[in-house]
Amino acid sequence: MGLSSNFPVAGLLIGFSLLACLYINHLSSHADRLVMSVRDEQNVNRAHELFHTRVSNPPKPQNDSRSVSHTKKYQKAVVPRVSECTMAVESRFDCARDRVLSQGECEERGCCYSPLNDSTGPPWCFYPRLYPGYKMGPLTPTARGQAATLTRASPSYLPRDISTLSLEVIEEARGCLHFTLKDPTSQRYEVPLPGGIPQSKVDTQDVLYTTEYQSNPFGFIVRRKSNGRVIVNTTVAPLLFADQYLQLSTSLASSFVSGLGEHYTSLRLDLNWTSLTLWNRDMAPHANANLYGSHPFYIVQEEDGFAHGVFLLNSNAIEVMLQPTPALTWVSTGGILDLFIFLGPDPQSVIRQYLQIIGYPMMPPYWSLGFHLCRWGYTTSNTTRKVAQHMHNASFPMDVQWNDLDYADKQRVFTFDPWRFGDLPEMVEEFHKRGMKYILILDPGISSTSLPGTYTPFDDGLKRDVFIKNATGHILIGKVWPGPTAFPDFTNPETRQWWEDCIRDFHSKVPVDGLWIDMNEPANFVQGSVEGCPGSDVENPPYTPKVVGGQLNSGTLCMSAQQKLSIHYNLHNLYGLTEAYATHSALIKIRRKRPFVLSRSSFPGIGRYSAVWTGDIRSDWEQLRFSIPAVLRFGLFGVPLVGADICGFGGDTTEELCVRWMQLGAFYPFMRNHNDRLNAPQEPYVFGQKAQEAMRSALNLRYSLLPFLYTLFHHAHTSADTVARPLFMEFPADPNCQTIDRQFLWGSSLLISPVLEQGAEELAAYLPPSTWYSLHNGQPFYSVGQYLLLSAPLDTINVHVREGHIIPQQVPALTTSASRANPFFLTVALSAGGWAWGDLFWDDGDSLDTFEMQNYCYVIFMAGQSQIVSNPLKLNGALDGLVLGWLQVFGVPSPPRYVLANGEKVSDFTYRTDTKVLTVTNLALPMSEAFTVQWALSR
Ligand code: MIG
Repeated sequence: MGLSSNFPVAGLLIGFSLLACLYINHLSSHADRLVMSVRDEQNVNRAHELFHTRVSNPPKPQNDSRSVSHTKKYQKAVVPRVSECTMAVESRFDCARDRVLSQGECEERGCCYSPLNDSTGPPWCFYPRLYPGYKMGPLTPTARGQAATLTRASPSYLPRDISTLSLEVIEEARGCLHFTLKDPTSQRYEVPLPGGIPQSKVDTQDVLYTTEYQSNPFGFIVRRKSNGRVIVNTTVAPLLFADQYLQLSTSLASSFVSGLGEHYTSLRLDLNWTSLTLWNRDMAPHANANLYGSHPFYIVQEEDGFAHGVFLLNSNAIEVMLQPTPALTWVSTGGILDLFIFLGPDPQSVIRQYLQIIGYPMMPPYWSLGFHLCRWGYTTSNTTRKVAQHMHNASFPMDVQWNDLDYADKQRVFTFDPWRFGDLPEMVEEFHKRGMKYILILDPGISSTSLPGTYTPFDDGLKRDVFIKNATGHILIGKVWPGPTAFPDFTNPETRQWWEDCIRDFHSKVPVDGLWIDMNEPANFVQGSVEGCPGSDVENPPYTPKVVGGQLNSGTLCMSAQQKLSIHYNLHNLYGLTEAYATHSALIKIRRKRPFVLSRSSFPGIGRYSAVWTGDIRSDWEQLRFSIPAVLRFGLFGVPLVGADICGFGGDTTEELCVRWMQLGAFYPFMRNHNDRLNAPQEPYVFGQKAQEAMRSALNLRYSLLPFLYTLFHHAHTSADTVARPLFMEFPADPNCQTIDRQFLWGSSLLISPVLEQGAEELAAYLPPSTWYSLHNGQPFYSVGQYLLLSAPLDTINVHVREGHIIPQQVPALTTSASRANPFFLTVALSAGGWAWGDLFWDDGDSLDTFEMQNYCYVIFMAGQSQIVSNPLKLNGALDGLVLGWLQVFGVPSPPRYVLANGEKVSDFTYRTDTKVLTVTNLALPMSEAFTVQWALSR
């Protein structure tokens, strides 16, 4: 095939005009495509010659009649009729996703070929309107729903195509519809979520959707029953299902799509012919890269405040293509198609329905909501002690001191350096005596080169056979910080027991309060293993999604590596999740207290076991800004306890950036300042007095809000509510909120509007229609849904309270052990009608399953008709001895003549006519009893 047959000759004739430039671009990109095509072809052929490795586990005999090498003829090439190919370019679905095709090759697939000026936008080779695919047999009832068989007359163009599929459609619960497509003749790999899929009550009355099927070629349409809107329509492009290539397209109900983490993007995803790869990777966050976690879930905001979500339960490498149609195409390299559709109808219900499938988040220990301080490079226990001492001396609230790899002896986990950290156990005891906690890092890689008998974790792990094996059955050795390492296989129950024993043994010496599990993508400094990887279809699949490094085994283990449940090819994206599960379970057994685990890698369901941080972000303003959508997205993924490294991890911070970052970070649900080795220090006390003062006040503000934050976590744990919440979740019908990701909410009532630009001392903040009171001074803003210019000098972060809400707070202290004993206070933001509502969840903050065991307090607060009453709906003693010390009421129209607390006149109250704030101080009302505070308005 000559280049000229594909190259528009006209382009050569135009000469040095502007158009020619376009065509020259075209030429080079087109030539790239052709080169790629040849290379891909070679790869595929080589992969075929070398094919000897099982793709899925357990082994399945390849059915010969079904497996067709793509070099054979797959179906009679019928060049589609022109009318079949005439469509808007946005409606084209790529027929050459798996490899680049020439016109001849494209038409041989029966696809349409029509080149464009640009090779990065719409595809040149695309499916005609009707493209032969699977044909659907009759739907028959099953125990859980309906089933049908799909068959295709001739195989697709993909290697090892599967010509018969079984479809099952299951009504999981109200608002949740579940489609599975599998190979009926052989058991393919399916995702083994640790702890299984939580059983939710099936309540199928009142379904929110209708379904329709197109039988030939097969496709389905899901509509919202209430208004007929199409939510999912897979008839827009063919379904493909081959051993290592599964593809399903759908139209989208709008172009407001969020989710599909973990990537460096704004909250609203770009649908302009972009793709997102889900493949866990140790990679500093930047655009167009697959990062540490994989979350094949998206939420779509429909036009009128409705929303729906879609979850593909699949742990293989996935690429998601987004196009402006609007439409989306899933491509996975293995497993089955296991698709959940959540009908909402509002955004928060979508998340709740999603979390009913993957699990509700854990309840964090109270102390873990305090401030955490960490850096790589606290090289001795004395340095570490001094850091905590400095923080204390400068009156910065802080709950948890951390150590990075520095503590470990020769960087080996479960050891500590006898010289530099010889008194680590004593140091931890000292922290504990001061009401602080201590956390250190654990990498999964276990050093494999210590002398036998000198490093128990490896010796013992060998004996107990806990490590991942390579394709030939030997322990796979990679390279991480300690040098050559073996990798525990956390899908093996014996490994989890061994891991627990390692932690127990270490904990008996160093009583850590939580564990930080890093490098668990898993990361590997060599590609695959120290010996490389065998050539095979799993190392070099017929189609590899666009991943950093180019190959699936870049920066991680060989795909052919063997784990208990399957090969690493299938389980890779689950590594962090399975380690988090093992670590969480171990900490429960060892400490008998609420566990805290912080994981870098993630997958759906990890919020049940762990917090997550967003990895190695740089100390710059852009990364500060993108930390907000990153944090908000993890909320959508059921991981509410999330934060970014405050002041940035990579590179030197500046004082101003660090102040702004501490202010924003005070509103990350998980608040940790962490820094890389060799960078300029960024502990709050290293800065000038003004900066320190600003950071101290941000920390005190956070600490004062912890009772409220903790209550939000209770609702996340028990009702799957979000904690740090995008504005669109709370105001779905307000079009202005659809894309906002420079501001966010805590729950439904606190609006956080941080400064994200260098040098800015004011910002334009959007206030959704409502009355919003400045938390700082009670100043009201009556918004009809508008942007307001807010003043934000360096010492200020703007936080607004929404009318109708009561925020429970507590006088801050230097640790939560101390603040938890301080007086509570209430911020009451009255509605126009003078009403407000709030609640408080309270327990000892550290025991297991307090909600499940009914071992907690729950108090609601109500304001109306010039009074505030508390109503303790549940008491267990945890509030005994604690008092309400004061309260402030925003929006009191006129000065009160007097104030009564539990019926008695109080003398300590003030009223400001400018802001209309009533403050009542010097109270001591027991929190464990109902109280009333009334004020009498002058007429
Ligand atoms: O290869 O433990 O993201 O937070 O400080 C780097 C050292 C390993 C990466 C983590 C970072 C941590 C660092 N780790």
